[in-house]
Amino acid sequence: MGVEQLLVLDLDKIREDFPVLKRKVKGRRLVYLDNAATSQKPLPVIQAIEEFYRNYNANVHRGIHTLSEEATIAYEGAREKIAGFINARSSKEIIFTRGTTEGINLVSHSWGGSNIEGSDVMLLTEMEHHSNLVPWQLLAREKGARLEFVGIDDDGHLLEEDLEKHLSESPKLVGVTHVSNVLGTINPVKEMARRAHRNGGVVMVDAAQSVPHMPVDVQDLDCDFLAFSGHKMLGPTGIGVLYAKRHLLEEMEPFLGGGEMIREVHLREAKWKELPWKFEAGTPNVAGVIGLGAAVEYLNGLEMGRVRSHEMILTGYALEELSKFEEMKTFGPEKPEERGGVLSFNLGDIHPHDLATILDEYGIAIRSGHHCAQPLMERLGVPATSRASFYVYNTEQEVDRLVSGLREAWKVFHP
Ligand code: C6P
Repeated sequence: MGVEQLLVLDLDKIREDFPVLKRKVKGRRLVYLDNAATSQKPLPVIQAIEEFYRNYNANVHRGIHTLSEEATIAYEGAREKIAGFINARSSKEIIFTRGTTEGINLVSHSWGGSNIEGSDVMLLTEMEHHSNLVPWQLLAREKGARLEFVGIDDDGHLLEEDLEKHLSESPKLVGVTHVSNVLGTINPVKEMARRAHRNGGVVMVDAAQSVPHMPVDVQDLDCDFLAFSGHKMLGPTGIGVLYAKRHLLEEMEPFLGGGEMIREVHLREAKWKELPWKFEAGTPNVAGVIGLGAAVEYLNGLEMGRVRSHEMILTGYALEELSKFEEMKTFGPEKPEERGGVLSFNLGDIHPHDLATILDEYGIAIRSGHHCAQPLMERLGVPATSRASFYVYNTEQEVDRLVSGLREAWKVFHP
C-alpha cells in the first residue's frame, strides 16, 4: 500500500466495516470496482436499518404513538444531517426522492411544466447520463422547446466555444452532470452556474457521481437544483435527494399528489403542506432515509476531503498502471485532479462484456456497456467501454489485481 494512501484513509479499519468485502467470488477474494453503479454498505448503515425495523418501525408524521414519534424524529433528523452534508441553507430545501432519476424528473415536471415554453432553449451536455437527458427530451417535445448541447474535446472536457455560443442564447435551463459516470470529468458547475444566471437561466446539477465522492457545497456552487442517490454513497437503494433553492420550491407545483403532502382536502380542491413535505406524497421510504442518514454520518467520520484525496491517488495509480498496456485506450482527462474515481477503458479489440466476464472469473467486478450514456458512446465512437470505479474501501492492491486480470484476459484473446 502506498504511503500516501495510509495518510489519507485507514483502509484496514474501513474494510472491516464492509461485510461483503470478505466474500469470495469464484474462489477468490472479491475486488469490487463497480462503485459508480452502486456502492457497498458498511455495518452502521445495515444496523441503522435493522434497528428501525426491529425496534421502532412505524409510519411518520401521522401517529401520535411512541413508535411513530421515534420514527419521525429519526426521519427528520436524517434530513437535517443531509442538509448539513451539502451545506443547504435549510432542511426545507431537501426533498426525499427514490434517486437521482426521480429528482430530475420532479424538476422537469414541476419546474419545467410551468416555466418552459415553445420558444425556450434548454442547454445540456454531450456527456449526460440518460437521467439528465430523457426527462428534458420529454419536456422539449411536450412544449416544443429546443435542446442544445455542449460538446466535448478528445480529453473529455466541455468545449468552451460551445458553452459560450449556447449561453448567449439565454437558455432557461442548464443541465449538467457534476462528474461524468463514464469519463470521470469534473465539470466546472460553479462557473457554469454563474454564467447561466447572468443570462437568466436556472441550473440543474446531476450530482450522482459527485456528492458520494467529494465535498459538495450547494451554496458555494450556487446551483438551483441538485440531485443525488443514496445507494451510490454507502446508503440503501430506493432513496435519493433533490436539493432545490427554497424560493423555487415555493413557486413550483407538487410533483405527485396524495396523502402526506396536503394540508386540507375538499372534493374539488386541496391545499399543500409547507416545504419540504409538499413534494413527498405517500408513505415515504422511512428505512431508506434512516439508512442514508447513517451513511452520511459514516462519510462525515471519514471526512469528504480525505475521500476525494484517496480516490484521486487511486485513480492516478490506476491510470499509470493501465497506460503500461500497449493496446489500452483510456477515456477522460489525463490528470487525476481533473477527474473523479471513474475510469473507462477499452483493451485492444476485446469487447467490454467479454472483458468483464473474464475478470469476474478472477473475482473482480467491473461494469461494461454504455453506462446509460449512449450519446456519449456515439461521440467517443465506441459501442461500449469497460469501467472500473473506486470508493473508500478500494486499495492499490486491488488495482494490481485488476491489472493482472487484464493481462490474463489479453492472453485469452491473443494466445
Ligand atoms: N449511474 C452507472 O453505473 P439512479 O439510477 O437514479 O440512482 O442514478 C442515475 C444516474 C444519474 N446520473 C449519473 C451521472 C449516474 O451515474 C447515474 C447512475 C449508474 O453509471 C447506473 S446507469
